[in-house]
Amino acid sequence: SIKGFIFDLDGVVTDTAEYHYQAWKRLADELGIPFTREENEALRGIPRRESLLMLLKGRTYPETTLDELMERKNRYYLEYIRAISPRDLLPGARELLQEIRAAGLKAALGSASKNAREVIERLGIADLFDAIADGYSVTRQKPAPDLFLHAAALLGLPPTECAVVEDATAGVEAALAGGFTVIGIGPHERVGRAHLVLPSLAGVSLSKLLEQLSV
Ligand code: B16
Ligand code: MG
Repeated sequence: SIKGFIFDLDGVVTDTAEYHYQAWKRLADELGIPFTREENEALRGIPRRESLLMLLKGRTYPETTLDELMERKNRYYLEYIRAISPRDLLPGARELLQEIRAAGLKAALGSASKNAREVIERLGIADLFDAIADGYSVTRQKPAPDLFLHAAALLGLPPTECAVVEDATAGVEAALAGGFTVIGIGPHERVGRAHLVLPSLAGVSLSKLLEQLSV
């Protein structure tokens, strides 16, 4: 049975994708590279370095320049996320986390972002997590299962007793590879391989969720 939940951050708990887009767009404009919202969609759950390489579309730069570009993008991103407040929580996220806590179950964060701690603090939900796995936790990123396995280990639970909540294809694949139960948030085209697919966490109660997962 499920004793713990691992939540992805961007796209599940809050929508930082828009801020990532603004920051990448500003960098792309400075480099004279076209970058659209659709292209940004493909960067969901993709770590910073891989995102930059996708944005550069085959253009090559020395390693030191790549580092500078990543730092610059992150400076812009940090500037934009200063505006994040509890109002930016996606509907249902806080309620579900509170229910998990009240039921004596565990919750961890499993985000590819190096800024995950800062974001959950700004959202005012840091104290609802028992463990945090973020962009600093493991070397191999999603779709490798490492980040979620690390989160489960921090919770002291085997993957078979954890459900992962994810909005990105790479994240769903990572959770499946790790042997987790997977709840996909969003369209079937993106998260259809999850065991349970929901449009969002709005109105999702813990009891209903556990009931749906056991079938
Ligand atoms: P950072 P998640 C991911 O967060 C984002 O979806 C992705 O767009 C971003 O590039 C990645 O984190 C790394 O973020 O640059 O802040 O380290 O969906 O895994 O919570
Ligand atoms: Mg995500």
